[in-house]
Amino acid sequence: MPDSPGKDSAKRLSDTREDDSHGGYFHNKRVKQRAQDRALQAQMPAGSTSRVLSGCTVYVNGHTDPPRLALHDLVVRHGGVFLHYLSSKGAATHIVAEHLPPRKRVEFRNCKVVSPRWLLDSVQQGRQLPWAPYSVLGGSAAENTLTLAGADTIAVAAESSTIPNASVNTRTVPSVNTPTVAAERTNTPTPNVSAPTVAAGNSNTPNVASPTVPTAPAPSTRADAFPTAASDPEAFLRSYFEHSRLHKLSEWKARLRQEFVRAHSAEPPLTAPPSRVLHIDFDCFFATVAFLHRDKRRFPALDFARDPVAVCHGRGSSDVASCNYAARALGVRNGMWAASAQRRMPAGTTLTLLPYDFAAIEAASATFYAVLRGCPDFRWVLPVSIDEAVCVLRGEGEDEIVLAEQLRRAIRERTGGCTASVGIGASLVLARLALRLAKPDGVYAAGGDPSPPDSFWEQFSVRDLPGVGGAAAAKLGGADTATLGTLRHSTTLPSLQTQLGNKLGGKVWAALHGQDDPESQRMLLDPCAVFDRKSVAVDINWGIRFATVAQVDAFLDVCAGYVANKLRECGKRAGSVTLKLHRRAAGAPVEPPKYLGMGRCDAVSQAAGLGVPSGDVGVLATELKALFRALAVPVQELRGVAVHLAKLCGDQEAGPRTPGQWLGKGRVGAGALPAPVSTTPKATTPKGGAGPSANASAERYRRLRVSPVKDRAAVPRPAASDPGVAAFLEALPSQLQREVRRDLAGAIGETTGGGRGRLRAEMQRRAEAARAVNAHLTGSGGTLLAPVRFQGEASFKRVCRTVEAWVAATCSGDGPNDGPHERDVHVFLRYVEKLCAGDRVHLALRVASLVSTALALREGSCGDTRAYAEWEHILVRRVLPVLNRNRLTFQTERKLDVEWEV
Ligand code: DCP
Ligand code: CA
Ligand code: CA
Repeated sequence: MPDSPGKDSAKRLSDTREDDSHGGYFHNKRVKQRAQDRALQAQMPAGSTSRVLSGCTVYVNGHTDPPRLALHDLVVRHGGVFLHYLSSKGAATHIVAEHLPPRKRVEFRNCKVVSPRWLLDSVQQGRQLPWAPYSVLGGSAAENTLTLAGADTIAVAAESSTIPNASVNTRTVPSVNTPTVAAERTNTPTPNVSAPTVAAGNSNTPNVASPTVPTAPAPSTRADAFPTAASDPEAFLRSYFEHSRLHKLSEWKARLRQEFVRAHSAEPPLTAPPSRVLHIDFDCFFATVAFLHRDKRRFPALDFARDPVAVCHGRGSSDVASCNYAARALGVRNGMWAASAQRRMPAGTTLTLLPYDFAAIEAASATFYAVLRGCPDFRWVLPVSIDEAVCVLRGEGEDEIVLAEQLRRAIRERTGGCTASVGIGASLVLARLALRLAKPDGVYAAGGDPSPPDSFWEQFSVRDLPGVGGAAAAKLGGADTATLGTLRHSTTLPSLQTQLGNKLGGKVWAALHGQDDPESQRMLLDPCAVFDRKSVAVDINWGIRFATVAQVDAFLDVCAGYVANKLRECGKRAGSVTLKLHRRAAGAPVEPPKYLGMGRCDAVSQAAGLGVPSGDVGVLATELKALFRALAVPVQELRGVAVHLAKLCGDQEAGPRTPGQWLGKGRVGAGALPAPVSTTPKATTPKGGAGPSANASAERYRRLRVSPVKDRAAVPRPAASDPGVAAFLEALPSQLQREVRRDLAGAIGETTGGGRGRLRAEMQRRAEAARAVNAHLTGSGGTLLAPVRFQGEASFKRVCRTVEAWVAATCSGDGPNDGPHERDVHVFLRYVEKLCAGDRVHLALRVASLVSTALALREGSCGDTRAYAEWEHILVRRVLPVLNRNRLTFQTERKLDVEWEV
């Protein structure tokens, strides 16, 4: 069977068994195949490619007509992903087959199994055709079942009324109208730890209404129906982003702000705050859009002004993104769990749950911003979010209320019925408070000089102020229930700062007097500085379930690819990367009530400086994997993964990035190397016997293995504390810094007597730590990676000694026999390749760089320049390509360049 992990794969697997685990092997294979497919597509003539199959992940089962290779070409050519093997049923969106044997029909009964014609016809017609008519299983068997693709799963979960509802199974979606056991369980939702703070610790504050409640794809009734983070990280992440409203909200906001910076970066900041600002915000935005674009056959008589309506993904265990004012009158709030919202309905009243319509939401937002940007009275339209903006007037004198009404009318008409409200004030905080009074569908201008009268303040509590949440309000003791009118008179700046801390206390004090805190003021004065992107992040708080370290690594690769892409989009590079992991809290259930949700978790995080800012996916992936190991969270306990890139700087500011740039003049790079000196091996080695030179070399090699030559003391090394070295270290990625520091420490330890003991103790400590991490991750005390042997030797340190001695022996200057023997080179290259294949590219790099250093040290004394040049040829033409092939799995150009400086 050519297409399943059958004979062929098994054979290949046996080749690499000593190097890697199954998962790692298949992962590496998949990454390589995808990269090859991408390269293949890039080479295809532009006119012959398309995106018709984008989003399709195709697996071909059995013999097909056209054959598998032709289908592979077709899928890649038209933007799809081709799976060479099926790691799990969820990995493919479509299985292509001519027919299926009975066993497979059962196995794939819930999958989209289509005939090859579906691919051909779709490509021919330039769009993805409905798959059902091409179903190999016959329409009825497959039509009503959940499908593998995330999008379809969600559609079904959100709309199906056939999903059973009386089960205690937490994976079961409860129905809307019948409170069920499962729905009851969601009454006490699992707390979610999504605190933006970088802190470890047990969070047990239920955070139901927080906007950080996971809003991942809807629950499905089938565990294996969704591409999981472990089975297909790319498809999982794509699907997650497609359906995560929080992700979309943050992306939209970032995009709007980026657009602002691009449009206004040439303008100078204001010298004084504007005298009036308008704060404009859509009323119950998602709910209004969902209502306007609802399926009118399903909801023919829905009255938005009277009937409660909420937008959410599924049913009970998903949260309400937005609800209309009729629902709010009954106690429903944005962010509340749907089951909880439903329970607030009085007898006889139904809460209508509508699905998201992201495309319509984006369209309405675009219209909203177009109306505002088209208004000549505004100097700036400052984007606050997808549904909200602060408009800075050019001057005084316009009739604000007339202007606001004109804008509201234009927005309502051009969006087909979305209402927006406007708050007007002399500061951001006053405009924001006024907006609350304007809602829904109104305008309110906060007047008064210098600040509005008490009657205005009496309408708010401290929770209405920006930045004041439940925790801060609780610190105010009884004052949290008082009106702002009372607080204005009963508090002082010192008393607020004592209770809330200096920063928030100062902010609340300023707000009580109608003024903005310095940070908000900065947004009005110099918005470009505030909006310029400071960080790039991805936060996955749903669907995180792994079984092996290799799966986590694969997932981190995909995350690194995502954030690197974001960096590229905004023309930035990052100076630091933080990995934040959510780990199932002790005593928390393995599966929380929310299907594949995080449940109660502890958050741990660690940051690493990159030295030279980078946007390179290889650098980021390597740092992330190193951070993951440093955090040592057992893979089975992982529930959330977040990556945060900070210290962003412009692509131009970040220093050199290509090898040539980095190497500069006088350094040896691939381009500057001499042409190959000898293309023929030193001596041809006939099968079964070696020539005289080979014998000499082999003999020398054998000798060296028992008597390694090493004379480090003769080569003085700098100390890490030297100013020049410190500056050099600072410019390196953190992982490199660690390595170089360790090397330098080693050199010092060897030359100073007192340091030796310390060094030994430090090495012992490191070895113990490494063992602990291994045991922690594998749960067995075993090592994560099988050893790679070189001449039967597994200890990397000893291998290094052998290699060093080998290099020395081949450069002894004793005539034409000098230089490495081809067979030894072959053994060495094989070792380097095995290291790379076994996820130890860093060791491959180290051993290769060792050769380079050994040569550099001998350059002066080495009489026979031919041996030296031969070595150079081997390093650059044969070893470097192997390392380069593995760029994606390790620090790339920069690392290679640094270490390759001969
Ligand atoms: N949103 C969300 N989850 C939340 C809060 C908001 O998905 N917990 C989304 C849906 C909202 C949109 O953001 O429609 C805008 O948020 P708002 O806070 O402006 O809320 P609404 O527009 O829904 O209501 P309001 O009339 O109070 O502005
Ligand atoms: Ca709104
Ligand atoms: Ca809003």
